[in-house]
Amino acid sequence: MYALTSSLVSKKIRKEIAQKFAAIGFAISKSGLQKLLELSIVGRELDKFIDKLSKGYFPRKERVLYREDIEALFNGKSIKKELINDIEPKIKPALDLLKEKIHHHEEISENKEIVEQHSKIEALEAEKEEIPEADTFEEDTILQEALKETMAESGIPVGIRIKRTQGGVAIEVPEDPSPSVESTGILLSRLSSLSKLHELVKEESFGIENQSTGEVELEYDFSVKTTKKRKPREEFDAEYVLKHFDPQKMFSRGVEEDFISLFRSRYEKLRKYIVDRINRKKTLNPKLKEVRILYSSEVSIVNNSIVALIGVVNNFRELKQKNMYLIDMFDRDGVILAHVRKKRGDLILYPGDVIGIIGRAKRSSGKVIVYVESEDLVVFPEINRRKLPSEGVLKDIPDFKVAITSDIHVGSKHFMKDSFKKFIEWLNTSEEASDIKFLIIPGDLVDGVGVYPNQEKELEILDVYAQYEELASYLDLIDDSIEIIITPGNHDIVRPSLPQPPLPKEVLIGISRKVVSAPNPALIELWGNMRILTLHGVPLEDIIATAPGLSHDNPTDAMKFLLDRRHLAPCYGDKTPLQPLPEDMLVMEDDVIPDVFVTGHVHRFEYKVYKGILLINGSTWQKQTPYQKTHGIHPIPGHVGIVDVKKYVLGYDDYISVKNFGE
Ligand code: D5M
Ligand code: FE
Ligand code: ZN
Repeated sequence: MYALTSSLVSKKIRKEIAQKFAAIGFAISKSGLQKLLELSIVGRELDKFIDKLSKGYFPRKERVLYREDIEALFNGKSIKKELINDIEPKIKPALDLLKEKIHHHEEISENKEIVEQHSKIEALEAEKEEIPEADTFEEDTILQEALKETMAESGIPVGIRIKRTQGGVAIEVPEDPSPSVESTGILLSRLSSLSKLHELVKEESFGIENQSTGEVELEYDFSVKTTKKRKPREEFDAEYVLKHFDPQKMFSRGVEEDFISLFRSRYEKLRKYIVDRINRKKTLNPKLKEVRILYSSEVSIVNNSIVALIGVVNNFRELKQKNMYLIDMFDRDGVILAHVRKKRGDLILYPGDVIGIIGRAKRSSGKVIVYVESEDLVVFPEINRRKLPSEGVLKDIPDFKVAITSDIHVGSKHFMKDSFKKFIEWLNTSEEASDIKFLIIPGDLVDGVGVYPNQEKELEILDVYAQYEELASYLDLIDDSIEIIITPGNHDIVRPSLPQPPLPKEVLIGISRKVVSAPNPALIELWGNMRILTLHGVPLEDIIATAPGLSHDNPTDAMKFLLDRRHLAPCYGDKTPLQPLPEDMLVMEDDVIPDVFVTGHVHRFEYKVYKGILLINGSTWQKQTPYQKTHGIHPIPGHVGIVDVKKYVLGYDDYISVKNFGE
């Protein structure tokens, strides 16, 4: 269950509510909107509420509804004439004193402090009365329109002015912002996402100016906007489809039966590949020629001979003293206990893994016990080595490049703004980038809120919607001839359990250009031919933490691990939650095996070719965080991988290149 708070309600809905109030001549403040949602005044309740308000008497000149007004109207009380509570708490005692003094007709000019407070209060009251009309701005009409539009859209209050400064445009925020200006950062990001402002500002700087000191506190340099003059070498429409991971099928009630059917589906999908692997082993090893693949119920027929069984792992442990592994598994017909002699010492199994075992089997008190000679006789549903693209797998594909990065983490204090802007500038202007047709970003687009304890200390933007709006302001800078494909990660706003549905429209509404919002995982097929599989990659972290020989430094080894199990999240329960679904969509059947497999999350740029598949773990645009520092995790930020598809198809070695925009 989610609490309905304004930060979880989309800008569109907020705007719709504001429009309903505007229709009867009222403005609603952010705090007022928040209160409406807290009281669940939505839908028909909202219409009734508005009807009541339009028929009633409103005691103030300024028709702005604050939290207290909503509360009062809801409880059938009368609305206060003056909104004393809205004024900064530190001023309130002075206000009381002042009121008293005025009441007694005392000479207030004697007391300097009180005079000062008085003028402050006057200024505040004046701001509340001030409606953002055109005359608050300089003569520039586009700017006036842009600001009015933004203010109307986001309920940004009065008292804020925008002005031209030397070489730029500044937003003036009063020294004591009125209470509904919650964060100048939010305001700024809203304004900065306005395309009209972009056009206007062009090469000029854009910041917030502190009225009292005259200093510009936040510098947003949108100069990159003006360089959007890309000329693709060849103009053609990008052809792509998202396959296999159907968002419509990603929801379930999450009851026990859903979990049961999830593992049943995994077992059924993987069994055939294990049968293939066992048969392959039989052809390679004459000693295994006679081995039959059985269900556990059939073991008694061939008691004490060597057989192959396929099952789902329930429990796995290592018996160190005995130099062996113990597997507790089950198949369609019953329980199987396997003892595996430890030779190499690198076996790791997770509950839910579907495996085959080849060993001497016997039935003992209703259970099947199997003795397996070595780890080599534990069979995984490994993928086969694919033909290389140069061997004619890919056909009819135009000459283009795909750019791959990941983990932008907008909103984090560690987000590398300047590097990211450099990258965008390069995309838009460089000759090298002129053939890039796709930009793929598999998750952690923003840093999110509440992802881990005390995250707020690491955040520059505390509102998740404002983070997405800031993201929008960057993506909008990217030339329209590049298709941007994004998926969610564990820092994004969708549910964390896999598969994750695509980012909802309401967080992307601020993006003016086209963006393809895909689920996590996603399978992107280009020109009905080349397949790119993306996974944000939380399962990689769980594997790295548990599997012998794997580390954060080499995420592509963990990617191989997934391919060898034909599963995108074989290890669940720790950092990786799974959505119980009737079908296990995370199994990599042949139709999901890609030409390029892309992950993120680990923040380490690395690539490798494995069994004919190009594996790339994307980089990040977040500098090393204090957490990563204490855990010895060293990111490789600011990197972008560029796949030259033509070269890939033709079998050139240098089909992948890497650009570093890091600081
Ligand atoms: O994860 C980025 C990288 O940092 C990834 O390798 C996991 C690691 N990381 C970050 N925070 C944590 C916590 N709290 N526990 C364990 N590992 C962590 P990202 O998804 O970007 O936060
Ligand atoms: Fe990340
Ligand atoms: Zn992540």
